[in-house]
This record gives sequence, C-alpha cells and structure tokens, in this order.
Amino acid sequence: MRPEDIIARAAEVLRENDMGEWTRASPTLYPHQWSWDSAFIAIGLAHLDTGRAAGEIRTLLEYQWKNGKIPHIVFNPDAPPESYFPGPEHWASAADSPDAPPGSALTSGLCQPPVHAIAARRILRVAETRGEGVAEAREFLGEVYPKLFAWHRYLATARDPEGSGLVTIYHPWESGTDNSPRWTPALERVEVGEMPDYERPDLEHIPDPAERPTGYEYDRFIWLVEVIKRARCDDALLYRTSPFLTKDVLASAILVRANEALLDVAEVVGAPGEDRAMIRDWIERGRQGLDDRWDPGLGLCLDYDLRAGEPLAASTIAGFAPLIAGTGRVDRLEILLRVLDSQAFTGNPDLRWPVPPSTSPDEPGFRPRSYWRGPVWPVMNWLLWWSLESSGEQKRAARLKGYALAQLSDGCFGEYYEPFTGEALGSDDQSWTAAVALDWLADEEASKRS
Ligand code: 2M8
Repeated sequence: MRPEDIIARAAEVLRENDMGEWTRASPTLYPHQWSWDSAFIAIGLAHLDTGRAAGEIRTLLEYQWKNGKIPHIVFNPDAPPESYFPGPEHWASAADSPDAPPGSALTSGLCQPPVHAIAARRILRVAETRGEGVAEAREFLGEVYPKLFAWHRYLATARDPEGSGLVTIYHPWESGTDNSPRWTPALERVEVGEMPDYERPDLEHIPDPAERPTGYEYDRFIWLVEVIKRARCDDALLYRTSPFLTKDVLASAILVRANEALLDVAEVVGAPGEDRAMIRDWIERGRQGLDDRWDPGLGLCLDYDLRAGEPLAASTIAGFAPLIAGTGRVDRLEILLRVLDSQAFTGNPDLRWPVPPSTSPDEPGFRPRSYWRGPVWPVMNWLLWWSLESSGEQKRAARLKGYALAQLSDGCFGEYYEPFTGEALGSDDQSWTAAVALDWLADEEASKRS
C-alpha cells in the first residue's frame, strides 16, 4: 500500500469505529471506550480533525471519578450485554463507591496508563502546525487542565502512598499489558476464591484462542475484579488487602512524560505556580523511582511486587521505561539502546521486521502469538519511536518508524503482529493502530517539507 492509501484506510478505520463523541477500541472485540486507547486515538485523530480529537478526551473525562481516577473503560450502553466480559452489569456495584462519577453511565473501577496529557498537548501542537483550530485547542486545554491535574495527583498520591515515584496497580489490566510475563509470578501468587462461572466472548471474536490470555490467567483477572469490587474500589483498603499489588514501571514512565506535557499545558493555561512546582516534583520523583528499579543484569528496568517484596524479573518492552521517561543518565541510555538493538529485541535475526516484540524471544514466558507475551504491538512501536525522538535518537527513531509503517502496509491495522511471520493477530481494524499510522505518516510529510 502507498502512504496515501494507508492514510485513507486508517481514516476509514477511525470513521467506522467512531461512535459520535468517542471511538470504540475495535469493531467487535472491544465495543466500549478504553482509556489509554482513546488517548492514542486522539493523537491520530488530531491529523484529521483537532476538534474531534479534543472531543475524544473530553468525553472520557466526563466519566472521571471524584478522586481523579480516569476509568479504564467507559461502557457503551448500546453494546449488547453479551458482547464483552466483564461488562457494565458486572461492574455495576462499583457505582456504589463514594468516588464513582455521578450520573447513570457505568465505568470500570480500574485505570490504565496516563497517556492523556500527552495527547492533549499534541492536539494544540497539531492545530498550531496546521494553523487551524488553535483558539479552540487552547480553550480545550483550559477546560481539561484541572481534570488532568487531578488525575496525575490521584496517581501520585492514592497510587503511590510510599512516595516512591512509581504507580501502584491492583490488576494486570491496569498495566494495559495484561498477560505479559511481567506479571506472571505476582499472578501465580493470587489464590482464586469463590466466584460465579463466566463466559468469554473475547474468544468468539478472534480466529484462534491461543492469541488471547489463557483460562488460568482469566480466572485470576476475574477474581481480582471481584476483590476490587468488594473493596468498593477503595484505594487504602486495596493497599491493605489486594492479593495483587505491584509497581508498574511502564505506567510510571508514561506518567513522567505526561507530567512534562502537563507542565506545558499549565504554561499555556496560566496555571498557578504551586501546581507547576508540584508537577516538577512528580517528574523528579518519577525519574528517581525508575532509577531505583534498574536491573544491571538485564540492562532494563523492572516492575516490583509489593506483596512479595521483590522485583519482577522479565525481559519485556516495559523494561525500556527509563528510555520512555527520558533518563538523565547517559550510561543507562546507552545500555538501553544496546539492549533494544540486541538479539533480545530488534536485533533478533528471525524477526519479520526489526521492531521490538512485546516480550523478548529470550524470555522463557515468550509466546509469539499470545497477546502481550511476544507479539509486536504497533502502539508500543509508536511509544518507543516517540521516546527515541525525544531522547535525541533521530536516526534510530526514523528506522523504527520506517519498519513499523512497513508492517502496517498490509492494511489490516491489526491489534498485534506475530513477530517472525508478520501476521496480523487479535482484532483487525484496531483503532489505536490506525491512529499511530496517521501520526507517523503526518510526521513523514512534515519531515519531507522541512
Ligand atoms: C486489552 O485489554 C482488555 C482489558 O482491558 C481486554 O483484553 O479485554 C489490552 O490490550 C489493553 O491494553 C487495551 O487498552 C484494551 C483495548 O484495546 O485491550
């Protein structure tokens, strides 16, 4: 496919998944609004219509919890009940939480990595570059700034009572990398209690169940939802009682960058000096927290299991957290780049395209077709590309973007890809895949012009 055809197809995917004021994550597998998907979607949508991109974030923020949490799913009331599990009826009791948002709409009680401020800032930048909708984009930032600030404050406090700079999660779904080997030991420590039987509609929407998490993993996922609901999503209570309590380095790294974006937004909207001082403090604490989780053996950063009191050693894409956060340590940046280029990731000679698999093929838990256990995720390629660019690694970034785009020229906009064959897996027409393609192609155009 030629670049203009990829753009047209990507725009079509986003149009078809457009539900008016928000975008479903994919046509059948994910019929609701997902939090971090929407942020990436807004980044892509900005190139088509900055107003609509702003609408994507605005809609999500309408369902923000009173404590600042942005829910991981906002449920579509029109989606048939059997289309997704656990759906709105399963989460209904979370609405009893004193922190739940007002109104009748239902959300999940979890959250996901905080890409939103990055997307919000990007909307203004794209508007400025196009010389269109700048006043509206600024107005949008004024409107969302307090909400984004409250979201980051929630993560820095309720999700980090230790002040470690790292975000705590209660469920692998909160990491967005659900069945990654990052969480295997912590998940194995979870003992599943009594709960009703459940069906898995996700398995109906894809050709091969091996592309989705296993039954063993799902039992633990659903049990943890049960635990969180029973605690009425009370953070302090979950801190004491959740059998799964981990520090997530990828979410923490994204938070550092999102705080940088928020600082820029604070500047644009003239936010008070105390806010800015606080955001700067969060940034510093975040980088320090990531520094503390460095594993010199792997040359990567590791998550931490608060329940077991030990690091979660796994060679996955999340290990590049310091690169994503922007590390001030040149020595570590060099190591990370070496690991990224090595056989453990993009240098593996059997890869279809030299783009990083979600889990290193060297990792014992690696499964090339299974979701976050090995496949390449275009959205992660975007995150690494963007991080390389901001780390001054333009050449590497351009190479990664080139191969990542070559992968998408099949026009499937797969959710993820088999790393050795390049086969599209999971859902086709995945919104965030289309969105990152649009952003990359806009970047290609801009670099041709400059
Ligand atoms: C996947 O997660 C959901 C649960 O949140 C699922 O498997 O049902 C993950 O890839 C997650 O990162 C993503 O946000 C979501 C929607 O694309 O799907």
